[in-house]
Amino acid sequence: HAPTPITAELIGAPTDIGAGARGASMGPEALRVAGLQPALESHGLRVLDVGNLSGPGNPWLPPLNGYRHLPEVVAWNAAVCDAVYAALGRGHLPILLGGDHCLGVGSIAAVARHCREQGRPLRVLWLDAHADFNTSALTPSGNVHGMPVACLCGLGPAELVGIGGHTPALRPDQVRQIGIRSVDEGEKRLVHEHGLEVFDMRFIDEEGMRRTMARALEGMPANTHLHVSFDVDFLDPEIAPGVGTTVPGGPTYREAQLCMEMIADSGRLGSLDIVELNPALDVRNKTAELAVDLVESLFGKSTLMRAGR
Ligand code: Z70
Ligand code: MN
Ligand code: MN
Ligand code: MN
Repeated sequence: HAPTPITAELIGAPTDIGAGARGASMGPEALRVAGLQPALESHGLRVLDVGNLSGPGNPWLPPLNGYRHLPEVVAWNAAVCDAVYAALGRGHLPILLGGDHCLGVGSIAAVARHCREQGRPLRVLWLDAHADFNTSALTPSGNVHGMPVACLCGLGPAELVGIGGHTPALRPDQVRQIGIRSVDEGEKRLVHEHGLEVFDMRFIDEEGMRRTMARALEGMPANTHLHVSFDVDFLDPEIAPGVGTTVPGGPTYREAQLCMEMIADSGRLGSLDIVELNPALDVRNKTAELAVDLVESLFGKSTLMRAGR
């Protein structure tokens, strides 16, 4: 008989509380307008859009003790963590519609908790131009969207690091970063100290996306839960201008498609964040449409083509 279809749960988190530019708060609606739900349904998924979470507004204040808007960041992440954890408990595949990347803390803390309780290994793929491994002492900006990976690994303020109930939520060896090309000086040292596995743009240029993804996806036992945290600024700004921090030299359309297809082929995808889309900086919603196109590949858009090979 036919296998039970996957139910994806769309969870909107309309905030730019951790970002350096306003506008990522409009990300969830832009993804809906770009047709995310019907696109997923066309690949056989059931989709439940649970609407948007709510949280504090953005007071747009300067950093305090190395963090901008820390209480508000904590409030949003607590809401995200609860929603993602509840979705996983229902057996659904949560898709967080950000919002800026500070929300990766709540989302991944929830996934880590779920995996701990189920005794399942967890791997996190961090698709991003940035390493997001800053601390309050190292950050040039105070923007918490530059810190979520550090927070998940236990480096950060107790209120954020403790979300999800287990500190640290992640070990660095559970993370693979892909597409990295903008890392601050102190942040670089910290990334090395903690032994994060980084497939930066130089690696992708030298080895190609195929070998990069083969490496990033290797060594996952069959019951591994794979979480993909997709920062849209991962993509080259020529194809994806609608983000707060464009960094030249990112993956092309074809490289990004292959990246998503190889994740789909792993058969392990268990949860997803789509973050840092900034409709205020986009051109006729094309970055949102591209994100939807890539997410389709992540859920097996091309599997029929491959079945005949
Ligand atoms: C810089 C910082 C950043 C975006 C993360 C940039 C951080 N490393 N920017 N995601 N879009 O301020 O920490
Ligand atoms: Mn699960
Ligand atoms: Mn990021
Ligand atoms: Mn980024």
